[in-house]
Amino acid sequence: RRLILATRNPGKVTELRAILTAAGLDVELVGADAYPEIPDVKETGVTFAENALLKAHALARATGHPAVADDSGLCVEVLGGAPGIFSARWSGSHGDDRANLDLLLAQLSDIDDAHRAAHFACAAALALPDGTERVVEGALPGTLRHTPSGTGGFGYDPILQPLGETRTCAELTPDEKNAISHRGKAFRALVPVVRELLG
Ligand code: ITT
Ligand code: NA
Repeated sequence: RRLILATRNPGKVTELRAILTAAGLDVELVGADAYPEIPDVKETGVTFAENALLKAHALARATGHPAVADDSGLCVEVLGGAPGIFSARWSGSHGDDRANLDLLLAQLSDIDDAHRAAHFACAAALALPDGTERVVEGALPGTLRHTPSGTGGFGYDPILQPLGETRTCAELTPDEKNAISHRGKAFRALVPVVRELLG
């Protein structure tokens, strides 16, 4: 059986393959890049869950296979939850991780350590070609550094230090990050649902 990973973000694909493989799902994981002819869906939702469902449904409908999607982002307390669902295009240039991170750090330059709380959020959606859908969420709370540190992961990982950690997400090993991350929590919660619905 084939399960489509409805994302074109290479950082997510790497993590999802590791998380879903470690969970022992007996499926062939196929990235959206295997279907270049299928256009990206417009992320018109106002929540992570809505956008994750939009992406999962688009791939499930177009491929005829079950699909999982991830919508995720960084929510900064002092910014009222921004960038949130706009995390991938915060600088105006979609997927430019470095520009997005640099802009956010500049916006927070006057904020002291006591007020730099933030969390990563992830909605993990499953959609079947017949329209059946499920969505679950996960979060990773932490604080934001003033300067980036580390080369692992992707996106805002070099500035998010998880609660109880002395390292940033980009300084954790992939296994360490997946064990505590928003994405790891959401997709591990989705695994029993995938098992149930894919029979
Ligand atoms: P797809 O829609 O194709 O999945 P995308 O990159 O556009 O790819 P999102 O709209 O969900 O996906 O944007 C997620 C952004 O949030 C991503 O670009 C990162 O900047 C940030 N992000 C999400 N998870 C992250 C993580 O684990 N570590 C660091 N940054 C993360
Ligand atoms: Na999004």
